[in-house]
Amino acid sequence: MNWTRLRSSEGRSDFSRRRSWAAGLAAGVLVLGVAPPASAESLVVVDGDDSVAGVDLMRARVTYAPRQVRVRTVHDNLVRQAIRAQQWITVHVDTDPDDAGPEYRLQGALNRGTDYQLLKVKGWRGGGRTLTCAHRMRIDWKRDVVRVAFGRGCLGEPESVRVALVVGEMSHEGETYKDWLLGPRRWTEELQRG
Ligand SMILES: [Ca+2]
Ligand SMILES: [Ca+2]
Ligand SMILES: [Ca+2]
Repeated sequence: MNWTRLRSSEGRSDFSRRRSWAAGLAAGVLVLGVAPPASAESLVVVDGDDSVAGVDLMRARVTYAPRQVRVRTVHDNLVRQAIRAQQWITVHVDTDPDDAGPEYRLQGALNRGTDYQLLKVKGWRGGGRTLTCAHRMRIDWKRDVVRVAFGRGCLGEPESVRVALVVGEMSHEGETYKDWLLGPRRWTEELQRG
């Protein structure tokens, strides 16, 4: 997985300026339990316990806020140490429903010291062009939560988006697991811009 070593430094610095937003969101989740701003369209999908792997996707929330698309996933048990298990997530983003496949793909490793990358892609497979526009991924190992955010401009300012999520794990014995939200290559409902 050589992509785990790639960095998207420009995307990071863009988002570091938005830290106040991120802190506010985290606090809102903790205190209120949900309540995205009224201007954001949001959906929650419960995936449930369908794998013994720690990375097992339990639920996901996707939000299209006026300036960002956000994906928050909750897992069974994220591990910091890659030596225990290598874990990863891929977020496929569909911004052009006339073309069946994704237009963007964020792939990230979920262990400490690893990294993530956003690509402009044509379809489900193959490589793509690495993007450095505003996006970020944050991992909370204590709560087993991953938060991904894309600047709306980074996704070409689409009218609507939908996502397809898959997580994977390779145990230290070399066993591999995959867990798709809703099923292989299944999209969530479309979200209109909030
Ligand atoms: Ca699951
Ligand atoms: Ca598409
Ligand atoms: Ca599943």
